[in-house]
Amino acid sequence: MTIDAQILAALRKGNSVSGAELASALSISRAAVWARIEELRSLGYEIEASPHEGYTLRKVPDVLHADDLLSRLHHVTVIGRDFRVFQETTSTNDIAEKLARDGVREGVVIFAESQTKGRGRLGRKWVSPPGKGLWFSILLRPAIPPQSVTWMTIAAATALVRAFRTIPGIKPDIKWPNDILINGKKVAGILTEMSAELDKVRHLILGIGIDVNLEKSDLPAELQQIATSLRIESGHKINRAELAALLVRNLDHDYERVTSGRFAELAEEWEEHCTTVGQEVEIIMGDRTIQGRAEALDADGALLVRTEHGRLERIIGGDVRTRKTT
Ligand code: BT5
Repeated sequence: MTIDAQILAALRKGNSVSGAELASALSISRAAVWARIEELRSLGYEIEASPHEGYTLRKVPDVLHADDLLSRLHHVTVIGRDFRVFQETTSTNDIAEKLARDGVREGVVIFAESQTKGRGRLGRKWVSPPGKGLWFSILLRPAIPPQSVTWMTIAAATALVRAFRTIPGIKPDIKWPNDILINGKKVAGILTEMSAELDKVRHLILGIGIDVNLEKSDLPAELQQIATSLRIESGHKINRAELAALLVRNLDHDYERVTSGRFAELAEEWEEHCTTVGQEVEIIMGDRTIQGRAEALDADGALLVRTEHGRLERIIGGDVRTRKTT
C-alpha cells in the first residue's frame, strides 16, 4: 500500500490518530506525515488537526482516488492490487488493453471519471458522464480455455448483483448475458473483451459500467425510458468510492471462485438472480434469431435454449428479448 493509502486506512480505522503514531507506523518523519496530510487536503479530504487528538478524517470528497480505493481494501488476492484513475479517457478498456500489451500483471483496475468513447458490445455506445458513475476495467490473465470466457461475465454479473443488494430498496436482476436491471431498466452493463490463442487466453478485459448517481437528465432522451441509476431507484445518493471498494472485493472473490474450479457454485448464485432462465426468449445473434425456452447455463457458462423443435442450443452471445406467451 502507498503511504497515502496507509494514512487514509489509519484515519478511517480510529476516531483520530496522532502524527507521532502515523510517523512510527509508516517509518517516516512527522514532517513527512504533515506534508502527506496537506496533499490529501488539497485533493478535498477534510482532515482536522488538533494538538491533543491528532488527525481526524471529517469528510471524504466524491472523487475516485487510487490511494483512497486501496485504503478501503484489505486482503484482496488479485483484483484490486493496483488502481489507476483517470479524469477522462476514451474508454477504460483501451487503457487496460495498453497495460496488457505493456505486460502489467493481472488485477489492475482502471477507473475514469468520464469516457469520451465508452463502448458496449458490437460497437454500441456507452454513455459515461463525469463524476456520477463507475466506469472501469479490469485486466485479467486467467488460465482458462477461451471457450469458457463467458465465466467471467457471469462472475462479474454475480459480483455486481451482490453489491447492489446491500443498498436498501434495490432489487437487481440479471438479464443474460451482460445486463443488470432494476425494475426492468438497465443500471449496469458488462463488456468482456479478450485476446486469445486457440487454446489459451492471453489476456481478458472486463469492462463494467454502472449508473450510480445519474439523474434522469444525465441520460440522453433515447435512454431515459430504458436506463436508470442506483440513485434514481434507491432515492438517495450513493457513496461511489465505498461501492467501488465493495465491488472490487466481490469481483476478487468471484474471480477466485472461477479460477479455482468452483464455477458451478457461482452459476447457482447467478441463476437465482437471472430473469432470463425459465423464460420464453428470442435471441438475436447477427442475422440469426433463435426462439425457445432458456433452460440453464452449461458448464462453460453458455445459455441452453430449448427451441420450438425440441433441440437444445448453446448460446454464447447475442441480444435477448423475453417473449410473451399466451
Ligand atoms: C454493455 O453493452 O452493456 C456493456 C457496457 C460496458 C461499459 C463499460 S464502462 C467501462 C468500460 N469501458 C468501456 O468503454 N466500456 C466498458 P451492450 O449490451 O451492447 O449495451 C449497450 C446499450 O446500452 C446501448 O446501445 C444503449 O442502449 C444502452 N446504454 C448506453 N449507455 C448506457 C448507460 N449509461 N446506462 C444504461 N444503458 C446504457
